[in-house]
Amino acid sequence: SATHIKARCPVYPGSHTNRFPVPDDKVDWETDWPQYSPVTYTAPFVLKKPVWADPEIGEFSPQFNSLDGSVDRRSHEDTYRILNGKPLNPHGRTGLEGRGLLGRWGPNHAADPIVTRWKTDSVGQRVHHTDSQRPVLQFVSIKRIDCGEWAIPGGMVDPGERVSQTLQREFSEEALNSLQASSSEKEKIQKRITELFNSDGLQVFKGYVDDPRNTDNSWMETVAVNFHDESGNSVSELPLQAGDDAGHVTWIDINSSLTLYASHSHFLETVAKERNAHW
Ligand code: RP5
Ligand code: MG
Ligand code: MG
Repeated sequence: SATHIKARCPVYPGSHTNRFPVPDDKVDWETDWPQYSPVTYTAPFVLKKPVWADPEIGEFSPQFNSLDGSVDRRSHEDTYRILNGKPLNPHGRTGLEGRGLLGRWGPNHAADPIVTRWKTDSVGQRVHHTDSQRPVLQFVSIKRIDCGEWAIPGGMVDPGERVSQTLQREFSEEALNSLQASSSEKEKIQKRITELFNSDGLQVFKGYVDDPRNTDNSWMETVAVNFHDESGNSVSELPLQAGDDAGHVTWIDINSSLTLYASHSHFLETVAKERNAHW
């Protein structure tokens, strides 16, 4: 797989901590590098032990590479290595030890719902791109409050939660603002999207995410699933409203020039190609 880039961003997100610079040819743990001296950083609120975070290593006995009670510490990729009691990032060095903003040592599991429709003109005809002659897909995108980048409305899989639930829940929270809705409104929202989310989604990715929050010991992994509204009458009319960690939400045209959070544009490329859409 391609070397991680965002996981080596110079300044760690939400902090003034600089990562130890890791050049491309030193990312791989197999490359001997005695001078490597990563900075140690775990965000203060992670150390305060919120329910979603692990304690420090030494304060508990995590079962790495296995289902540890209801916490899934297995990677979607290969078995990861443990060094001095700490998991090692399977994609290599990041210049930072500890957990940074992430709660779990090892994999932090997320799910990314990619909701798409065909772009249409004012009379409902599909819009084809002038260069590729292919129809243009649109997806529901949110603007993340933490970094201001546009992204898929994904989120963390709660302990014991099924990924299919996470996909629908995170979409509801971030793109439909279900957290702020009354219970009757919430029911209406769920009714409108359950059919789409119960349809066979197209899994476009499962594995390591090149996320700027990743560290040498903690990293994001996701399952990205595409739910496509082919006829344009299931979710196209949804009243989008940003919620939770989203500041804005809108339908965005899918193409190769999009700059999105983490590895999200890579997931959209797969969606576009699988659906013979413009990229
Ligand atoms: C990314 O972080 C995943 O692809 C997912 O979109 C997101 C989950 O984290 P939060 O949105 O909960 O911060 O790596
Ligand atoms: Mg969320
Ligand atoms: Mg989120």
